[in-house]
Amino acid sequence: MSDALLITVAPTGAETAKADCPQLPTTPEEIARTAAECEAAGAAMIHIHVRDTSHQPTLDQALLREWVAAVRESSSLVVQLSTGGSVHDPLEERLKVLDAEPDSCSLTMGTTNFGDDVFLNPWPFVKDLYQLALSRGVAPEFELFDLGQVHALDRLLREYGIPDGGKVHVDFVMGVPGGMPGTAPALVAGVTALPPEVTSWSATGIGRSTLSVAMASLSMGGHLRVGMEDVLTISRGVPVESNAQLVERAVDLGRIAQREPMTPAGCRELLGLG
Ligand code: KMH
Ligand code: ZN
Repeated sequence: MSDALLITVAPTGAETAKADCPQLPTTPEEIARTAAECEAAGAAMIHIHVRDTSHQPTLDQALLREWVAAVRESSSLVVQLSTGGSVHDPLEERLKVLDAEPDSCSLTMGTTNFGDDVFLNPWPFVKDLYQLALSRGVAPEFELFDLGQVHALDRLLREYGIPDGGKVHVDFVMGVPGGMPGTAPALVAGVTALPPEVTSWSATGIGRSTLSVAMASLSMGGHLRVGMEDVLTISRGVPVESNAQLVERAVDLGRIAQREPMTPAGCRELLGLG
């Protein structure tokens, strides 16, 4: 792994209601401001879930394009669109996310229980999405919610090869009720099982696992994803004020590990984007 620390910010997600968390960025103006603040704080990539004018999650193509444009105008962050969407989004619409021409897209390697819901990622969908990303030159970030998904990634790469850019970047999403726990031993197991083609990895811990996963990742030379998609408190009972606050904390943790934040240009290189 490189010494520079990739910090990806996941500022919105699809699970939190604006009414419960007014500081959640849910409009083009708010996402543009968030992107600028998070880049200034040290983020290099943004993982985006779009909301509609009622602040509800949407995969509406016009809004996807509007949000991508807003982030590109206000920052030079690498733009990653979520193809996971919300647990209610149909698979066909999730494939069409790539029409909005992001730099990168999330690609979850298997179906996961997600609290009381099911986050559906059947194998044919995974294969279709991967081939689409390859054909469009969109860099996939493989999301791994469970150890079995690490092995599914191995199978996918064996069947379809690696992206033209020569890079394979994955992100461990830990602590989802239904997925692997957000613990150091679980991260060690996941990293140990990664296929040899993987060139970089990051990790994020949901909710109260956020700090233990971040510190475990840094101790193993990994990168970090942070943001209000994954955690809404900065410490027990204290709400997060902004996504930039979480990025700042990640930068501070990285500096303790003697890792300086990666620039967006460094992230493009890490992802094999031309
Ligand atoms: N909202 C979750 C059901 C992704 O962005 O690719 C799925 C998710 C993963 O957040
Ligand atoms: Zn997401």
